[in-house]
Amino acid sequence: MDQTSGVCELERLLEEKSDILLVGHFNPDGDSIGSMVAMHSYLDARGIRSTMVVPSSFPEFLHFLDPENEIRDFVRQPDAALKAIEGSDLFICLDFNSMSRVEGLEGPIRRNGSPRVVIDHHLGPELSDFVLAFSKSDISSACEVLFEVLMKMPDIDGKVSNLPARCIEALYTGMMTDTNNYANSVFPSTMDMASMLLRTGLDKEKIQSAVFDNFSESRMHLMGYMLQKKMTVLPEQHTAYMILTKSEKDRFNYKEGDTEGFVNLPFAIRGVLVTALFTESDSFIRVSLRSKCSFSVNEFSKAYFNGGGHAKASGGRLYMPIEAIPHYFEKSIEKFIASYQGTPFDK
Ligand SMILES: [Mn+2]
Repeated sequence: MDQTSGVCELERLLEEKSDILLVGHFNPDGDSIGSMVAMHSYLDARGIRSTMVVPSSFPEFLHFLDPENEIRDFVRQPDAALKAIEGSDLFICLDFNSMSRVEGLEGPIRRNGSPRVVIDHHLGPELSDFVLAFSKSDISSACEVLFEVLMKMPDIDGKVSNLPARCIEALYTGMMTDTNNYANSVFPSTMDMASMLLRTGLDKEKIQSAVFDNFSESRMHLMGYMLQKKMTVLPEQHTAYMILTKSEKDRFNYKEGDTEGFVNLPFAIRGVLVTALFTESDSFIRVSLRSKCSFSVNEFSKAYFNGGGHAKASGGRLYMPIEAIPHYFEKSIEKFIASYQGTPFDK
C-alpha cells in the first residue's frame, strides 16, 4: 500500500475509533517511547483519546518525555495495562515488526481482536498481523516513519508548525537516540527532518542533556570497569564483545538503561567493525549486536542468538550459563564468517 492511501485509511480509523491504544516494544528505547508520546500528543491535540502501554519499564533518562506518568508499564502496573488493552478498539504498534516483541502483552492484545496498525522501521514486518502498515527500513527510526505519516495528515497539511510542541520534542528524541546521536542510520531524509524540527524552536540542548548527561556516578564506574576488565577484542574477526553478569550489575547499582550505548564503545578501536554486548538477567542473557560493515548482525542474530532487527543493529536472547558465552560467541562468529556469502568486512 502506498503511503497516501495508507494515511487516508489511518485517518478513517482515527475518526471511527474512540479508545486507541499505543503500544511500544519490550525494553522500550528512545524511539519506542518517542514515537508513542509523539502519536499520543498528536491525537491529544485533535481531541482523540489514547492510552500508552509498554510491556516493560523504560530507562529513567526518558522520563522527561512522560512528565505526568501517563505511560502504563505492564511490569509495574499490570492491572492498569491490561484494563487499557481490554477497552481498546484500535491498536497502534510503534517501533516493532512482530507481535512477539510485546512479550506478555501479545496474548491480551490478540484476545481483544481490534484492528492493529504498525508504524515501524525494522526489516521484515509480519504484515498479516496488521490491517495497516507504515513500514520502511531505509530510514533512521520509527519516529521518522511517523513524522512522514503525520506530515501527510489532513490537519497537519505538511506544516511542521502544526504539530504540538510535545510531539516535536518526542520525534526528535526518538530520531536522535536511534541514530546514536546522528552516528548511524542517518539518511538525507533524517537531516531534513532534524532541520525541520529545529526550525520550530525545539530545545535541542535540553533533549541532548536529558538523554546523554543524565547518568549516575555508578554507571560511569560500570562503564570504566567494562572497558578495562570485560572487553575482549578478536582482531582477526574485527570484533569486540563485552559481558555483564548479574552480580556485576548489583555491584554497580545497575538501573534500567545504564548499559545504553555500551555496545557502541568498542567501535572507537581502530579495526573493530562488529560489536556485541551480553547482559545477564533473571531468565535469559540479552544480546546486543552492532556492525559498521557488510557483516549483517540481523542474519547473525537470527542464526545464533534467537533474535534479529536491522543489518547494522540487532538484538537477541540466549538461554545458557553466562560462563558459556565467550566460547559460544567466538565459535558462532567463526562459523558465521566461514559461511558468509561475499566478504563480511566491506564498507
Ligand atoms: Mn527504532
